[in-house]
Amino acid sequence: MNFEVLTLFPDMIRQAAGTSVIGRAVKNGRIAVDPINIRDYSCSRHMRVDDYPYGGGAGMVMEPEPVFRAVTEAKRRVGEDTRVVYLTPQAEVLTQTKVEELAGEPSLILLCGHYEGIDERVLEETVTDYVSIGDYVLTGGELGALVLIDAVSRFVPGVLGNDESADFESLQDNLLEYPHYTRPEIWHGRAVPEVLLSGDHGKVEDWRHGQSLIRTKARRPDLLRKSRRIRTIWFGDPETEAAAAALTGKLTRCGTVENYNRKTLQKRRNSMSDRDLLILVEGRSGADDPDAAARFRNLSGNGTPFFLFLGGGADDRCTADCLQSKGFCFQGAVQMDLYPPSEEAVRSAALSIRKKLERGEL
Ligand code: 4G3
Repeated sequence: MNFEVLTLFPDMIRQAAGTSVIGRAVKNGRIAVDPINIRDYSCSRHMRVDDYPYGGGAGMVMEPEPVFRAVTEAKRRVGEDTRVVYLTPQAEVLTQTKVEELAGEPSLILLCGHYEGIDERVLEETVTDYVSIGDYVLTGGELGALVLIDAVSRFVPGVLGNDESADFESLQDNLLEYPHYTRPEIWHGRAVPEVLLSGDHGKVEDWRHGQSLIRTKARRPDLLRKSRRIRTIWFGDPETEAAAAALTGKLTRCGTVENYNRKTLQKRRNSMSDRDLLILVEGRSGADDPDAAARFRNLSGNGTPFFLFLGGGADDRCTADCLQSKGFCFQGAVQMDLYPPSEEAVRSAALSIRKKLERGEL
């Protein structure tokens, strides 16, 4: 992946991008970080790139033409269609979901402003994404661009080693990470929680999930309001199950995936709350499911939102209507190529659900 960074301080970008994990990724050729000095595109003899603001007031404003020329040069290098991201405090705050979305691009152009910002007209003409790294003001956009490069690069194949993989992140399901421990078993009189020494993997997972909840409640209650328990049910063939599991894995660490082919499950009471999110994956054999009413007879919701994922041209009307009548709230149907599901299809399906969760739309 290529990052073209438009900046007045190229050394700052070069220095940081040569260090640590990002430095290694640049040396391996997994990513390229290419600073472009906006001053090189100045229109004046004195290489000026800023001027006084119309309407008066403190500070300087970056002129539009040098920025425009620098963007044009960046596009010439990496492609006319490349997204242009402007780092500014006047924007939506960067989240892990947005990071993953940007990681799907082959290249990004990052625009760093200074002074009081950049002339609005060149922004209107060139910027596709306005991004802030947090609600505070910096002396320039460079540190923001570096934060973005770091977070996005973690999703580029080969940037992280196997041990550090970005496969599933805390925050992806709006929960904070549980606490971690290493040797010694007792340190300064403090013991490692006993469950971690038990060797019981199931118990450890349950404990970690509980700790994540406690910690999120204490430190980031705002995240908890956006978090839902994800419950996936599927019917169809083994490929359908694979797609259901892959999709669930991209959304949460602790969701359930249940097989609704089997009568046993259809007999069990299964009621969901408005804090749950139901995902239904319907494979080829589920096309025009006339048995929806029977299949879901013991399934009930309480304003529970649900998404449908349909393979092989399955028809969603029966299923959606049936679930609506049982207290579920239809959020959308996606036709998916489930045979086999491409990693890209699963990724983009998961991202669209996470975006809705994040915006509080569910
Ligand atoms: C544009 C980004 C750029 C307008 C940049 C200031 C904070 C962030 C700048 C402006 C920045 C951020 C440069 N400060 N929170 N400073 O991402 O008013």
